Amino acid sequence: MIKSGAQILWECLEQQGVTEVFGYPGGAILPAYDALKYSNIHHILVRHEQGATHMADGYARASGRVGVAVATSGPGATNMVTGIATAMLDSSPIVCITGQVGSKLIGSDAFQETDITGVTLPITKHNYLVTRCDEVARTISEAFYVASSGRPGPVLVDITKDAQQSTCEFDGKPIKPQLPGYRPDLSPTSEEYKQALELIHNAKRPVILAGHGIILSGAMQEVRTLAERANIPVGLTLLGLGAFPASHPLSLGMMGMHGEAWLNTTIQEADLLIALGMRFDDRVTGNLKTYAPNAKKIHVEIDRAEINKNVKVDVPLVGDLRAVLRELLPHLKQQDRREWIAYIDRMKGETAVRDIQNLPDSGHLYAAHVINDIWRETRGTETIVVTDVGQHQMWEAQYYKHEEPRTLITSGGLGTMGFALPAAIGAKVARPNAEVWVVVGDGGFQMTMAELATLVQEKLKIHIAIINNGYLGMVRQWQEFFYDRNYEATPLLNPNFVKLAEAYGICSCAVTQRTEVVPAVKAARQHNGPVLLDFQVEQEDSVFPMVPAGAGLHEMIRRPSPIVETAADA
Ligand SMILES: Cc1cc2nc3c(=O)[nH]c(=O)nc-3n(C[C@H](O)[C@H](O)[C@H](O)COP(=O)(O)OP(=O)(O)OC[C@H]3O[C@@H](n4cnc5c(N)ncnc54)[C@H](O)[C@@H]3O)c2cc1C
Ligand SMILES: Cc1ncc(C[n+]2csc(CCOP(=O)(O)OP(=O)(O)O)c2C)c(N)n1
Ligand SMILES: [Mg+2]
Repeated sequence: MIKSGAQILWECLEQQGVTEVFGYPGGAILPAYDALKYSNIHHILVRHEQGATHMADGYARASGRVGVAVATSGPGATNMVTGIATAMLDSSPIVCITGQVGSKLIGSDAFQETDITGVTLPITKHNYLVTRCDEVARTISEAFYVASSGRPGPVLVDITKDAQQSTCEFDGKPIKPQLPGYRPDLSPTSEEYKQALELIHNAKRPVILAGHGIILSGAMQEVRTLAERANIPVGLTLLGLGAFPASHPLSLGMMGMHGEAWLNTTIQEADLLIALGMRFDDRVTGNLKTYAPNAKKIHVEIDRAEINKNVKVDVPLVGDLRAVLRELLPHLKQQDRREWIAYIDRMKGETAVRDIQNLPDSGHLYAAHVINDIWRETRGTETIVVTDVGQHQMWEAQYYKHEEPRTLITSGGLGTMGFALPAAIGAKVARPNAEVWVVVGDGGFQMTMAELATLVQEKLKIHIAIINNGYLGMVRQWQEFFYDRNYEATPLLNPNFVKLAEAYGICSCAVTQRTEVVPAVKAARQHNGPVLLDFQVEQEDSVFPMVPAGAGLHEMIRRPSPIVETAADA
């Protein structure tokens, strides 16, 4: 049958299982929008193309499926850049489709022309410029394959206006991607397996470093079997949270800059690190020169480029984590590591100093209270928390206990403020039955709050908790610790968030007292529609522990006179 490039585009997206796309129209993508009338795909109109990319990303992280964002050429495409980079750094599979000026105009500085494949070359896993109608089908098939296979990531497909408008023969048959140079299906050698097993069996003080790759690979059960059979405690990266249940006796919580003190000490004293689907980010290792000095290292990782990139490892196992563990586990011996685990438990006892939950109400409302109460109220239900970037993000990681994968969605690698609200919209679209909470700072919320209109237009029930401390809190904390409290450019003059929400028709209230938190959370959950809660919290609280940038993992700044200082100074 003869079809236009635009029609082929939507048909191919449907073949990939796409049911929703997030986008914003404009001249160069208009033929594609016109052809939407032939498609069953639901188009969600965003308010800014950055929002569309975060929505596609949130959709992907919540569901494991590829998220799709659409934009026009020029400013539409460049508005996507931050969202694409965010997905790239966190290995999130999204496909971005952009319109491009007519193929004959390329290079002429035509109206709304940007070389978006050039711009996004370093921040996409792969990108394409499509100038002919008969290239659309093959390209879409490859784009989805590349985005979702191996180490997932963003792929951009830039389609010229004439490629969308012109017609060609299209038989509607799915096309198998043929990429001979792309080999995502690697596996370790039997010698490497043997060496890894030897290291595990001989280790006295091993620790598993559980990362995002566990969730991407769907290896939760295999990791649990490894930990339980060999009795190895498990520390998690920020993006790994949920890959191993927080309530499991072997779980040690989050590692790194704002991780648990006992876990950072455990890593420094370990004789073996078993890194699973994590990439030794600098937030995780601190100073590489002093990182886990006595430990041998096993690194299970799908991307060969990550091996020995930051940390030199003794045994790399390159391949899909689930497949690798399935090979390894039948040969793994049951081991008893009671002494090592008891030692770590004792450290936990001594260093669990940041818990301010059980203190008497001093009249102060802390972000930790709010987040912990949201956790208490929603535990045991299918709840996804989507955070923004800053102090509230770290408190979420510390005070919300994630038991299941894909229940925390957060921008880790790029640390993109403005991520939370749009990513939550994507998550809710992907998993409409899940309860979705946005935990967002007063700063980051203002970066993408225009998407409130999108969530109202789509009638999505999302709960928004603004952790309103009147500051760009995480930067203020750095100024407090390292710049003599010179609070330059960090105090915020905020709008009245309650009135703002009401302007969008969103139910809203402010919360200033600890006793009001639980009733507000309960009321929000019962309300039949979106709710925005403005939690006005302690302004100058800091996240502890903190490993200063460049310091060793053991050189943590701890909360001074911990409990007394935070809660009894009323
Ligand atoms: C303000 C702020 C503070 C932060 N503080 C901390 C902190 O204290 N602690 C912390 O942990 N993080 C922190 N982060 C996050 C940090 O920057 C990194 O994003 C995070 O540590 C990365 O976690 P990861 O390596 O598990 O995930 P990713 O960066 O997503 O890496 C996943 C790895 O798994 C691999 N992989 C993917 N699929 C597979 C598969 N199928 N099989 C095998 N491997 C696979 C990938 O190739 C990749 O190497 C902070 C971020 C911000 C913004
Ligand atoms: C787009 C972007 N710009 C700047 C930063 C640097 N930055 C990191 S955290 C932060 C402060 C966040 O403030 P807020 O959203 O109020 O959250 P809080 O730390 O107060 O919880 C800033 C400015 C960033 N991460 N992203
Ligand atoms: Mg703030």
